[in-house]
Amino acid sequence: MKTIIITGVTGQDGSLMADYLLKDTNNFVYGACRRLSVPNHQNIEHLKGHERFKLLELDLTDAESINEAIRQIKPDYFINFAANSFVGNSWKMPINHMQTNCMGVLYCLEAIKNISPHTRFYNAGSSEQFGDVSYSPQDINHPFKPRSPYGASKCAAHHIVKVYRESYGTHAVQGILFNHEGVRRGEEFVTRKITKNVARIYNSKRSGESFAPMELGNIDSKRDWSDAQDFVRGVWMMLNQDSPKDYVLSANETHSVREFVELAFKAAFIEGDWIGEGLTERFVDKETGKDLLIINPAFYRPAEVDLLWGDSTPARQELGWTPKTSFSKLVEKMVASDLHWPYND
Ligand code: F7E
Repeated sequence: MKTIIITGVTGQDGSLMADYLLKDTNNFVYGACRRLSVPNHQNIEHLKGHERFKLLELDLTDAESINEAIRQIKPDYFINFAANSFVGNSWKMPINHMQTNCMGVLYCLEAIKNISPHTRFYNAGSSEQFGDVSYSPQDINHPFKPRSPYGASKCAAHHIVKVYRESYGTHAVQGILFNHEGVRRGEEFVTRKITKNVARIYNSKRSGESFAPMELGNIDSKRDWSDAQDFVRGVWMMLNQDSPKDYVLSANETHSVREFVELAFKAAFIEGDWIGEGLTERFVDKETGKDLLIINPAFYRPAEVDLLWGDSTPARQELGWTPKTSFSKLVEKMVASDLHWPYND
């Protein structure tokens, strides 16, 4: 039986990874999360009572809780998906981002080195590390030029993972994952914010009620979006290499927020036109002439990453990883889920 600790198990990636690993009867998963006074467990509700799943209380900012978990379990794998992951919030809480996303990683690495050196460690890296990009598409050799406290925290973590790998032989990798989404995505991220709003507007239109438009910030930024389910498979492949090496995971395509908006409304059979420009630009319902979307400068960031576009060729060639879900299918799947419509992949 392989023992695996997954931190951030209540989040999108952590819960998907738990689902994926529990399909193999040789895996026992310890799902680690922080104690909250009002628990946020909807993504793992279905795992409670599973004979090979156990919840573990652990906080990345508390080194002793990490030491204790590693001392008790001495896991074969430690997959760190816990993070402060909302880039937009990182300007408001930069210290917390650095403590969780960087110091937390260092606590994990120290605990593994001192207590359980056989443990394989994965840390969630991010395309935000590339930031103000120098060339496209971005591959594993692209320089780190972060534009946010979040991006800087992930770069710092990346370097410390490499240092432990090279200094102590720790089997540690930090995959650089481009944006990955799905029906469990948090509602503050732009994709889920869009699909939730599309569902709300669809339902209001259907019942003949008036509706407020959705409000977004920079709709011209471009991202390389994939399905998070495809990525947890890639992460597991990264962890099971004979010797540790970092990889990029991406769809190798880039799309604007604007394109995501158009496709999401289209998936709910709502057609719109873009009218105006800059802060007064709007997406207007062709049928009723009402605003479906307006721009709100409050959702702009102090510094933006304008374009992310990944190159995951090495992961595809060397690990044999291939993503299954296309961009358009991902949008359709998320809209269908928020509308409670059946959807077959
Ligand atoms: O923003 C623009 C925003 O918050 C995407 C995290 O998982 O991926 C994610 O980071 C784009 C940005 O994701 C709104 O300015 C416009 O250009 O969905 P997001 P992100 O910042 O790319 C990376 C790889 C991670 O590692 C992160 O943890 O959309 N945008 N209007 C907006 N974004 C939000 N959230 N809300 C808006 O209203």
